[in-house]
Amino acid sequence: MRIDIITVQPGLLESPFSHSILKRAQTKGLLEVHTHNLRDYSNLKHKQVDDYQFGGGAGMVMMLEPMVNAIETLQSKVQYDEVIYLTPDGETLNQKIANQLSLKGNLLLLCGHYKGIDERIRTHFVTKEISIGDYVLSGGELAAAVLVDAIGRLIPGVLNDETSALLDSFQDNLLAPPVYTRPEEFRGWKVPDVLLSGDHKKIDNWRHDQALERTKARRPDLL
Ligand code: 6GU
Repeated sequence: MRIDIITVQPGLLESPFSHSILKRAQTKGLLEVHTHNLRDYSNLKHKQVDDYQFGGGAGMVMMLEPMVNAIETLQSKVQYDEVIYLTPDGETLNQKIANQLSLKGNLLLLCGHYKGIDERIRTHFVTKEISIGDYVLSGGELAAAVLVDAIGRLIPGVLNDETSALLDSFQDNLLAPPVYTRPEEFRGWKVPDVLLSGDHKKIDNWRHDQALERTKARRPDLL
């Protein structure tokens, strides 16, 4: 999968993809992430990318031309399955959306700033609008990083033990069960006996019960 990200803050996106699973995904050649500085696509003085909004009101709006220039330049080289605008008024990201996007070939992400992007970009280029939750961030970059992480780890072959993504919270609309590692006992706090029993059928049943109980208690809306 190839993911291109258009941003006015490329520095914000340098570190998130250089660690752990996303780093491995790139090393393995399963994921490519390219960031593009919107200012490089501005033909205006001082590489301007934002302007006052028509109709008045506080806050700047990201201009049409630099964004269209950037999108069309990239589209001339890459065929994108989706052009995704990260915005608080988009569809709220969940595991189902992440699963669907992890099966795509090429994605183009647009990060907004200020009051947002000129509506005509959304009308004519954007195919999907995603929010990462009901709160406002100062820009789309951190949301883009969250989205790339959620998608990247699901790309087939990225995780070492492929079943581990299948047992994540949300994959079956249940939260994940509790997990334990060594030592078996610490300050008198014991690991549940069933996990040490070696009886895999019993362990699976216990995990499923725990997942169900946890979901009922914490996220009944998922059931
Ligand atoms: Cl995608 N962008 C911004 N600016 N704020 C957000 C968001 C996105 N998702 C939740 N809050």
